[in-house]
Amino acid sequence: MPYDEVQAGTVMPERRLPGRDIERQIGQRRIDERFQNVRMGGAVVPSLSEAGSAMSKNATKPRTKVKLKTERPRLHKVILVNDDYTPREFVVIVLKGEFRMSQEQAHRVMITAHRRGSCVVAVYAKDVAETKAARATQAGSSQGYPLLFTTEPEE
Ligand code: TYC
Repeated sequence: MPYDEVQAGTVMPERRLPGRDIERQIGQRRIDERFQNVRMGGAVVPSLSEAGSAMSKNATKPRTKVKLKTERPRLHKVILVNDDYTPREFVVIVLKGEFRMSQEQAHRVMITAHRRGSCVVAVYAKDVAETKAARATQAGSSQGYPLLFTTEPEE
């Protein structure tokens, strides 16, 4: 078989090996078969099926990470409100009993409310603050006093 009739891919006996250009052609055919790439203007680009699967992979991949954050519940202030009728000593007793304050702490809070109109007693979780405010207010009403404790969320 003359060299110019050799089919690409044909295994030739040693002595009848085709020229270098034929070898190059066969080599290129094997590469093309293996990778099934599309040749465009000399550049090798992935086949359309490869491009499609790569695209769908990228399109379904989330680009942002979702970080779950747990926010702590806001604390609520218990506020003592001044009035003109509740005896000072009684206010101090209620503050010590309901808010576990010392004599000195309770007296300071009572005097601050008396002078300024109100004073923050303490901060708690919402339900605890509301329960304590209600119990302390009830302690005053049970004795006929208008003593008032309110609550409000902290900033
Ligand atoms: N102002 C009251 C008085 O002079 C005492 C008082 C202090 C009452 C604070 C309430 O939140 C209060 N007897």
